[in-house]
Amino acid sequence: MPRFRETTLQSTPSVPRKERIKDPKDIMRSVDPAALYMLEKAKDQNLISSYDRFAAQQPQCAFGYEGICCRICFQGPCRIKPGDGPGSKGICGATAYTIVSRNIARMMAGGASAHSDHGRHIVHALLHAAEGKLADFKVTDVEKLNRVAERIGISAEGKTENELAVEVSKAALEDFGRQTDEPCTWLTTTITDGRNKKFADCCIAPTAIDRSVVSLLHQTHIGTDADPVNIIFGGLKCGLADYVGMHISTDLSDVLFGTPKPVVTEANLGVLKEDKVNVIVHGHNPILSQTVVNVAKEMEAEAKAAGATGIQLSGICCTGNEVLMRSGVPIATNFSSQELAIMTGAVDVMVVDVQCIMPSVQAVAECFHTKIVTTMDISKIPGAHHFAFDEEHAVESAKAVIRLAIEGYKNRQGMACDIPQIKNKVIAGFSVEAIVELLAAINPETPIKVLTDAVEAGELAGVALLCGCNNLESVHDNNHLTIARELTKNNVFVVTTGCSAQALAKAGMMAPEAIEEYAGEGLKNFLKRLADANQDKLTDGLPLVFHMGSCVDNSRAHDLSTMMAKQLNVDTPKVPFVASAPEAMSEKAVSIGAGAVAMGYPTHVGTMPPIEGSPLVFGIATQIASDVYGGYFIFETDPMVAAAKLLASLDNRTWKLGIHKKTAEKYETQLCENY
Ligand code: BF8
Ligand code: SF4
Repeated sequence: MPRFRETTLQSTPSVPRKERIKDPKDIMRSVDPAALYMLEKAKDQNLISSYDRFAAQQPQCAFGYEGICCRICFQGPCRIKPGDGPGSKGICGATAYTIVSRNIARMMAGGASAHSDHGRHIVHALLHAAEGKLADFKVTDVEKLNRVAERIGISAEGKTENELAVEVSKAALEDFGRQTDEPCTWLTTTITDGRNKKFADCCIAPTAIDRSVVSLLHQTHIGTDADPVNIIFGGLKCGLADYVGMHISTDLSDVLFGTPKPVVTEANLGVLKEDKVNVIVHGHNPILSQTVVNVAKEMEAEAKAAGATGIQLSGICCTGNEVLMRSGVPIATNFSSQELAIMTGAVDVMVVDVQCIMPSVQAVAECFHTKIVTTMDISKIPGAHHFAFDEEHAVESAKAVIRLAIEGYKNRQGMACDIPQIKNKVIAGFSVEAIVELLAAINPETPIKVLTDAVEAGELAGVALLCGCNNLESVHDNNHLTIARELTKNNVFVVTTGCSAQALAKAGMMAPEAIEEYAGEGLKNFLKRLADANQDKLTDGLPLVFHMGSCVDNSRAHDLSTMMAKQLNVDTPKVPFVASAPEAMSEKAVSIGAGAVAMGYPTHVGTMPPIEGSPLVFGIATQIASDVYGGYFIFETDPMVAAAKLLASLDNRTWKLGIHKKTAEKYETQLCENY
């Protein structure tokens, strides 16, 4: 393969905009056989889903699609037209580059808000539990609490676990609201020295999450910042604030509910059971979903008394990932197909918290016996039941939800259920701690060296994080599966989170059999070595791709790359590590992507964010970012081309790392800091 300067690997997406949506009239936009089964049924029964609405929205407004529609003040909307006449600027004179950068930066602020507000909820729960105010929650993972405390410089000596948890929680709250100029603790203590220096030099280290969001909204108000580089750098700061929020969420969720270890379960709509009470947890926050899981175990008898054979829990979106990782709860489906789960007629209650819950679930539920239960003050749906969930009455609320589901089961008797009998085995639960433990069976002294050695020796082509959403602009799940197959065939060690992980789980890529089917020789050998060394711990072997959790658990993947960087004695932009959001959709995906680029990863996005309206902003994201941070965006909607670009990025990094190492050895110098 010819060696390219990394950023010449990509410039513009290989598929022109007009060709991206091939047949908008065809609603069968999925490669998931269970989703396709349900879509057929929906067509027969005239049930409307997001797939129909996607088709109905075509063609979408080109101004909005490319990011050159401004609605920041209500003189607008202003749309940028070609040429250099008065219509080529907004009423205030904002050019395309100002409008595009402001719009995308505001998405980053939205994403960081969502992740970090979820994080704040977890911090409050831990704080109040440790203060003895919550009967239903306690510190579950004391070792993790100690590790986090030590990392952020809080001594555990002479303190009870609750005292320590109070201190750690208060330190986390400081990262939300600090008014002085020290950077966030959860940033500085989790990244390389090189990244700390880079973020300080570029003034993008957030001092507090809330402040970063507020500053960015201020920066992008009409008549404040017009400079696209400055706006995008403000966005990157918010992307790092998002990283801090994610990391706090992961750390303290682990402290409260336990750090994931390998679990065996299943995924896809076939996990629903006609003869059981079916409860789906949907959303993001583990405080609610984990309580439902814990309570369901105690309520089996009540379900049986109602004639069911038990309670079947399953998950959608990231709260599904949270309870999958810690309790082995099966996955029902992912974002795009959430309504299709209800169309089986088997769901007694879908209980939701925050984020990525389509408002339409209520409309679909009204065609069946299903009850939608909202639980959070900031997330209600007209027509749905609302059980205000507060931590003080967590178990009570969870019991009420399950009782409603048991009632639902009774009402369902005599009604038709149509569950596609499609599901796959899943081995998940790979926190960084779990991965390190597996590696330690080969090298107990320096576990991470097992991974970096395999990369340096060429057995593995590198590490890739597949993450993010579904977006019907691409065929549901197709980009995730195509890219994962191409990467694993070419010996990339794939870790995954979010709806991407759920796509791969549903398709059987988290079953051990997938290794034989898809992995290249190097990856096969690496996974075999790992499985052999851990036979005593693994009842069912290892999967092809490693599920690291929900979207906030992208922090786990960041930790893995930072560990690799430290072991290789380089900064993160030199690590053969790439990220891909093959079907990105949400504002959170934009802020996660911004953080990933700042950390130095080649970051692929497989569905176009609204950025093509300004070649300058496009260039900042794909080229200038690389010059400054070492990371950059790859916008590519063809999944085969995207996989080739990701592989070329990894190849380039491994090759460069080898050359730099050889040179440093030859001249007995340090590895150079540049990338
Ligand atoms: O936080 S991957 S569609 S569920 S936003 Fe939403 Fe996207 Fe799914 Fe999880 Ni993440
Ligand atoms: Fe138009 Fe400027 Fe207002 Fe945007 S901020 S809507 S470009 S006048």
